[in-house]
Amino acid sequence: MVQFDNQYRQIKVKIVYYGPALGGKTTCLQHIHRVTDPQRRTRLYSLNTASDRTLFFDLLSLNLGRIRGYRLTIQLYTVPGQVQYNATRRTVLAGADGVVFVADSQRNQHQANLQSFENLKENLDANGIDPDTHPLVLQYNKRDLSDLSPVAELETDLNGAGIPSFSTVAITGDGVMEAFATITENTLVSLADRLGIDTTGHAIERLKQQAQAALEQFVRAAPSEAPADDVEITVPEHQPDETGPLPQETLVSEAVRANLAMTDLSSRLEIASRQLMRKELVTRAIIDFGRTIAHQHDPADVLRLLIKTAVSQLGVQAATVLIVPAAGQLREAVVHGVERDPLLASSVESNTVAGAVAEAGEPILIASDLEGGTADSVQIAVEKAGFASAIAVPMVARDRLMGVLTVYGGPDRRPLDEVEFELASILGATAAMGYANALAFRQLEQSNTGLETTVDQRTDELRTTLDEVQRLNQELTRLDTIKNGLIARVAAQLDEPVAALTTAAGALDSLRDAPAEKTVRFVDIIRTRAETLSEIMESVSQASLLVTESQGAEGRPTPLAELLRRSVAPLRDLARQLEVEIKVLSPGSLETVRCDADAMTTALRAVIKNAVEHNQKGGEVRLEVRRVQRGSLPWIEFKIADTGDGIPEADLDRIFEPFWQGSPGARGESRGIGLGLMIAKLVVDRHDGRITVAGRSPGGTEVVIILPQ
Ligand SMILES: Nc1nc2c(ncn2[C@@H]2O[C@H](COP(=O)(O)OP(=O)(O)OP(=O)(O)O)[C@@H](O)[C@H]2O)c(=O)[nH]1
Ligand SMILES: [Mg+2]
Repeated sequence: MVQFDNQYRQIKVKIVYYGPALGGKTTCLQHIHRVTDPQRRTRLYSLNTASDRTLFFDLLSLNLGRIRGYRLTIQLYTVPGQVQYNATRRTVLAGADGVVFVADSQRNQHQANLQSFENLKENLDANGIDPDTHPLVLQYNKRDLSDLSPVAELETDLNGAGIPSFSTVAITGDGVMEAFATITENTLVSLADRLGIDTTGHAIERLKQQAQAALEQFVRAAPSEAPADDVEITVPEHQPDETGPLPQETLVSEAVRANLAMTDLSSRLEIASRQLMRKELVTRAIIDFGRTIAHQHDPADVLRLLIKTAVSQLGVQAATVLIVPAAGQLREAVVHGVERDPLLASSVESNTVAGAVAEAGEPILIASDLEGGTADSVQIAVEKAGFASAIAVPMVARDRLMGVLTVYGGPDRRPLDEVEFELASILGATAAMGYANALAFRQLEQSNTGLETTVDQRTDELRTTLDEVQRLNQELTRLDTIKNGLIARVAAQLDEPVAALTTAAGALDSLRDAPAEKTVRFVDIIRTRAETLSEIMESVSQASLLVTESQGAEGRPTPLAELLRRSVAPLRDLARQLEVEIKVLSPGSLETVRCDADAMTTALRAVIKNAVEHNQKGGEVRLEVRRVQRGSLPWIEFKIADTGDGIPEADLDRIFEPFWQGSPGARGESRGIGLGLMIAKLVVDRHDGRITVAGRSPGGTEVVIILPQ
């Protein structure tokens, strides 16, 4: 009778191997035990006599996966074949969900087979089981021996009802697993009703397929050498005589029942202790993981470590971590063993499957088990990607969804189970905390650096402001020096013309009645000194304007001829006086120059005047204008060359300083106040131009001004 064990969430299905003595029942169980995955079965418990004959039964429990959330365990029993142990057989047969009848094919066992088969029917009947509808499979065993009954004869003897039958050799395992698969399928199908599973033809077919798949999973490719972990319990030979009166038979039944219970308990203990051992490993893995995670400050490292631990601890083929960015959808952060996360690649309604899992907020276990009925979107996504089982864990820290960890088991792997589910859930939760902490740490670090940057910026700004203040201070000092120099120079320069004017005016006064020719000389003095005064005043006002104005010059197209005329014309008298010739050479093709006309006139005039004054009698000042190319840009060049004594090398650097006058001019005295070249430089600078001065060979000075066009 199928047993539901709610505490352990387990369904136990009982299949009994029945048949004549020495027919090979125990050998069949030994074969099944040998070829199944040790992770999915208990040891084989045998209660024998000293001569290896089954005294009570053999027991082997197999774990076939899950069905409706219950672990499906199949318990395989054998009965003792010896005639005298009928009470034991009946007790072991009680509650059987399926039976494999192992007949001995040897011709001399003909009668024993018939007797045992008859005995099976009686004992089923005695246990309230209908022999005609009860799942049953026949094995014609020992087909490797000689002197056998033909299969057809055995079929006639035993198989009137068309029961599935198999020719087997239990010692090699031939046909044993096929017979076992068939009884498992048929038993499950007969149980489907009681389990509340759909019993339509299609559903039954699917259930059979799933049972086959489950069996395939736990049957290993290569059988192990010897069933090293069998438990053999040998019972002393002096057995109770079962042929005695009824009370004795009852006693035997009780003894068998006690043995059954004990063995069952023992197999349960085995399962429990195995689970405990795994749990211990899991706990250790979790502690190690937690300890490592606590030291991670980089969120990406936390996720990488999570994947690494999940893959190695769970032995899965693939694993992914999806994360939730500050604003937005889940996205892949780390992917192992797959190109894309299957849950992110599939969608359900308007969401991704991963999104739906995250929203549900609970870890889920998808394992290909016997259930299979639910067309769950997660299961579909997992299977579509070629995996058989998966665990998806929403990673939540401080009530905030951080991401989703999913691990995927391939079809070759035993489906992920509850212990692994627990491990994955704890890994996910631990990593979520670690990830949240690392994120917080990074944020703190970033805001720290942000603060440092702001402080640096402010310091820089302050430094710039201080530099600016310092620069302005220097500029003020420079202007102050110029101003003081200017005042001193102007006062000195004014002395002579003012004195001359005063003298001339006094003389004129005393010559009030003198003839006009006599007064002419004084009027001339008054006029020239007044001109000098106005010249001084003009250069002072220009210099002060240029020194204090800081913006650049506004360049406008200026007719070149006019610019040159205005620059040179006022100097013609002076040149004539000093017997210096001014020559102007400009290409006819050059009509306009882009400049501030007034400022440039002043600059050119200052330079030419300088060249005239520092010339010699009969000398020449040559002004040449031409276009030049600097890089790809057009410039205009003014070259003013004189034939004076030239400027000493040491003075070349100083000539643009205010009040620099160099050696006295041709007249042996200075006419200006030494602002001309400084003004010229200021003007050229405002035009973003360049002014250079160089000595000429054999003598004289050459000033070159270039302006960008
Ligand atoms: N040649 C051959 N020997 C077999 C085969 N199956 C079982 N045997 C042998 O037959 C003997 C009895 O096998 P068991 O498996 O102990 O038989 P059993 O049905 O469990 O017997 P009881 O426990 O006494 O009911 C052993 O020596 C087996 O090695 C087979 O297919 N071929
Ligand atoms: Mg046996």
